[in-house]
Amino acid sequence: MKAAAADLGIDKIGVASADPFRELKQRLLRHRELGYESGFEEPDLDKRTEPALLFDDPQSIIAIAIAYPSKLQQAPKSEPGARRGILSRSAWGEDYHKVLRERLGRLEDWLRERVPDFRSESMVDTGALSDRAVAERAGIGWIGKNCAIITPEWGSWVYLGEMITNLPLPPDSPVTESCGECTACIDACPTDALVGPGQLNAQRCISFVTQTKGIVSDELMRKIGNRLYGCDTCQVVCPENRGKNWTHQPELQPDNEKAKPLLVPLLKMGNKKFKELYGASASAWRGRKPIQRNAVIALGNFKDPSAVPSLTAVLGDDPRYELRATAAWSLGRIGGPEATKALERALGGESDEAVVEAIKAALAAAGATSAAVPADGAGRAEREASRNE
Ligand code: B12
Ligand code: SF4
Ligand code: SF4
Repeated sequence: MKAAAADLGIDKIGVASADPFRELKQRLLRHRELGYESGFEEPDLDKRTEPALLFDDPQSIIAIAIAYPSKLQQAPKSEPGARRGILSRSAWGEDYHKVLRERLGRLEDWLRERVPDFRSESMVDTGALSDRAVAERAGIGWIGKNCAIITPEWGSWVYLGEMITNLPLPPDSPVTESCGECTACIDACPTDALVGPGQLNAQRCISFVTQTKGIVSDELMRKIGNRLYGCDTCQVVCPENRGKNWTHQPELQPDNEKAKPLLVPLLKMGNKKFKELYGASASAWRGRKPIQRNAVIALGNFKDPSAVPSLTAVLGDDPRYELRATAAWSLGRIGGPEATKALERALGGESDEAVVEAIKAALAAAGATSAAVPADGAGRAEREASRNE
């Protein structure tokens, strides 16, 4: 099986025992008590940690990893008047759920041909098990201080999936490498979401925040920078990822214009256009609203006055109050007479309380920013953007 993996399109494969994940259960309980969950996790901690609750008489779990690219070739530049956002690498190319399920399917077929009574249950991301805990037990990689599974071969630029089986395969040993004294990811995290080594407060993680649908706090909007979906900062700075960029999985290769799109056209994108552009990407699962809201935030963070008319249109016309409130914030961040005029005009016609509040706060901020030097924040956002590339 291991020798065949590469031909099946699998970059790393390992075997874990199907014993309960007892230590993980305690860890997940504590995680919940501290309020660090994102809400995207499977809520039933027994199911998360006892493979026998998911599969009749499990004998082993086969874990797989697929490597993905970390660099755009000839990335388009984000320029004044033509500002761009960035999708995290996990949303480049085709949806990894689909790609890994297809690879697991190939592996199932391969095993079924050889073991007639073979049974299995495959999962990628949305299954009950912790993909990282399974991968760690199966010797795929170690758990970095940034929480990611880091493989000695591919770094952390890997997606994970697994298959519970009725095959009594010999388990692999966990890898012995570790982060050592390094703390680069903890130091670089923009929101201090990494509260300890391998411990994340997901509520503060920008990756999570970009996937929410509501109004974001001022502090976190500033930290989002130009990220439209996900966040890669704690992996980009990781020395284990240095020079690692994987271009051999055809489905996972990025399209520059989708990975780093112009922001203004995103604001007017209808559902049809969204499906056409992002329907096949892992970023589509929350719909178009979070990406459009984040595009509005990014334009505010760039402080580019040329975005004022487009943001004014969102503030005046968008039926979604979250978008209108966010547009108010961005206009306040850009500041200047034109933005102030747009905010004042909108205040008279707005009936939603949350938006009215946002406009008032934005007017106060616009007063403050028009006196300040706007290029300052734009410079910061630019630097963030180029680090994210
Ligand atoms: C919910 C979720 C999120 C949430 C919360 C993330 C989190 N760290 O908890 C949010 C939305 C923030 C998120 C973000 C991301 N995610 Co996510 N996410 C998940 C999901 C669905 C569940 C994770 C979970 O249960 N978290 C709760 C924590 C407590 O459990 P855990 O992370 O699974 O495992 C931890 C414990 O086992 C603990 N642990 C166990 N033993 C030990 C021992 C010691 C000593 C220590 C210290 C810790 C420790 O450390 C593990 C790592 O954090 C998984 C898929 C799945 N079904 O597992 C994908 C998954 C973890 N995500 C993935 C990815 C790619 C990402 C992003 C990189 C996407 C992006 N670019 O924006 C970021 C990375 C953020 C980060 N630094 O973790 C990949 C990770 C691949 C890899 N190489 O590790 C997964 C596995 C999806 C997949 N199938 O490929 N994600
Ligand atoms: S994904 Fe971003 S916000 Fe989340 S822990 Fe990593 S660096 Fe911090
Ligand atoms: S940046 Fe350093 S501490 Fe963080 S995961 Fe990478 S090696 Fe570990």
